[in-house]
Amino acid sequence: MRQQVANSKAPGRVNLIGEHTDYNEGFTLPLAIERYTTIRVQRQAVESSVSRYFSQTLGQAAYWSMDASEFMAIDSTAANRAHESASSSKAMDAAPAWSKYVAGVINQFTKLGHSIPAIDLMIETNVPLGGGVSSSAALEVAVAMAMQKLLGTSLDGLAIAKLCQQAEHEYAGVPCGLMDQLSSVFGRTNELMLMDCRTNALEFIPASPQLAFIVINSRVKHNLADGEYRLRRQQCEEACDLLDVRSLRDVTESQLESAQVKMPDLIYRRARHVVTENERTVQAAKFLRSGNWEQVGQLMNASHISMRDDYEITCPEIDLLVTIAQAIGSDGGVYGARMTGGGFGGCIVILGKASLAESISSQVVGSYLGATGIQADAFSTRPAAGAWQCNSWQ
Ligand code: GAF
Repeated sequence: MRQQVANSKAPGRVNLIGEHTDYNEGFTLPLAIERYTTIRVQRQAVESSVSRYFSQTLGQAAYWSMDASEFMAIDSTAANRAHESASSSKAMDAAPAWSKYVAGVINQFTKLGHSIPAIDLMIETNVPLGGGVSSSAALEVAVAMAMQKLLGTSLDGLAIAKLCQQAEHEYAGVPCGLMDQLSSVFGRTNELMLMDCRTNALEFIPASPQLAFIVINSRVKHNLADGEYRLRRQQCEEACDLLDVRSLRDVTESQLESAQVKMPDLIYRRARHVVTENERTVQAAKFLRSGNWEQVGQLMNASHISMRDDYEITCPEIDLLVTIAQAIGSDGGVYGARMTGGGFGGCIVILGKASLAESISSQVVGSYLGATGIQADAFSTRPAAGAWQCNSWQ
């Protein structure tokens, strides 16, 4: 029987180490988090050519004209009427940011040749939005999983992740790598994922129950679409041209040093971040496997310095949070801390002792509030399960 309703859940992720390495075919070490986006998608009962998307979390709606393949400009007095005509080519620009990810994912199914019915799609999430913990990938993957169920398709996890990445490239204008979508699809309870972003192979590494992954949101929002992310990608490509390699994955530290004379300083530093970050990530995975958490923490601290000084993707609030967290030290339960995600604000991740997680969070939040007046959000997570289709909305 034709599926009328489908529900799904997909997690955000936090990246322990390995930042801006995915689009350089390098290594990353993320975990899915215990924060999820939930989707309910339903075929409309009455024949229609307008799909309706609702974010319960934000209290916003968007209307998609299937005839015009664009969002409809709905004036507030007509907000409840779903059959407005698609009136403005500016509607796409005016549509809420989240709705573009929804439309982007659904459009990928159209491109695969599936006929899409008019739907009502509802979203609820507790993933911090725009905070560097992949709220966008959680949304994309949750939409894809629900649509897969509704349409009866059987794409495998990698195909789902790639479809979502493509949606983000085309509809949000962010030329992201695949880490976030892979994390949201393939996350496993109590395990981190060492990702080889050349082959997309995942190695699962158990996280000791003695560890907590503490996420602190600076409440300073980044916007990856603002050009800085794209710029970093271009700078990496420029480095590859100068080094005559396919990707920075193929470069060792000593090769990079020898080539320094022929590279502009900025490009050299960008490449140095990626090359050293790959090495740190592989080492961190090794130390995590052997239970050397202090060493993992030191690599995280070094990663932050590299993001701050070489890749230049941190900001003063984030640097402050990291300094506060690191100052607590291992006696206070902190092994290491760094910014996580695309950068320019968002969250830090602290690798800490599970038994001291609450005290760590409250110390960092308190000191940050005292210094900046900003009330940061904090939560502690264990590695969580990846996306799934579920029977009910809650
Ligand atoms: C964002 C991107 F979406 C990822 O692909 C990755 O590049 C990350 O920034 C930085 O590591 O989350």
